[in-house]
Amino acid sequence: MTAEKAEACEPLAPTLRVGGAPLWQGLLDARAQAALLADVRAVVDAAPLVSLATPRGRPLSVRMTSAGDLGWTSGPRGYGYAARHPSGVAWPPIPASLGSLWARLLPAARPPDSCLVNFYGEGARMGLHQDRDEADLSQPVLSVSLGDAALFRIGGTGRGGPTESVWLHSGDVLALAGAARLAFHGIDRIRFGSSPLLPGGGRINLTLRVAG
Ligand code: MD3
Ligand code: FE
Repeated sequence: MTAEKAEACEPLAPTLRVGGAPLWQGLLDARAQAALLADVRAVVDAAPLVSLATPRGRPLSVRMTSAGDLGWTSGPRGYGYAARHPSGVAWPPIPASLGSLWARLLPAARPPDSCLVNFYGEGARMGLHQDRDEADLSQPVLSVSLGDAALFRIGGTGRGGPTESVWLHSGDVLALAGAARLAFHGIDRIRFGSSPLLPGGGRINLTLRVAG
């Protein structure tokens, strides 16, 4: 069998498991990271990053936008997935490279219809939460990290249980499926300026989801 054929049909072994979730550290090399960053910039040009509110109405320190049929929004009428950016424009398409990555790592899953773009500036964090607003919670989530390192924390399906932490670096990819899909998780802090990928510093996390 050729190397390409092997790559197409052999599952790629994760480098680590965190909270039961497979983590592929450094899966995207510097070239792939730069190419993906260009794709993200195109998404952000079409649908600018916005500051959204938490479910309890407090502002998030992370700024967000989305790509795909559905994106995450919040407004006076609550929060959730919607077909348009707060400005009224439709979300831009999910970058093709991310669709391919999903198909390669999660061949049994439905195709993603949403890609959330999270931007962490200096001091930004994300408190422990569950992601359960997607229509089909049996479908996985795929997370791609770009830029500065982040301290990721994941626990169990109940709040207050034991948690595990790992630093996520630029080019790392994490798949949340099975029990980990409903795990509490968050970002405690980022090491601002630790990566040369974003000239001004900061971190981007992309999460591919089946939202609808
Ligand atoms: C575990 N993002 O967008 S990525 C989120 O780095 C989110 O921006 C964090 O939590 C970030 O909701 C963490 C890892 C991640 C993403 C989605 C998950 C872990 C998850 C969904 C379910 C369980
Ligand atoms: Fe989350």
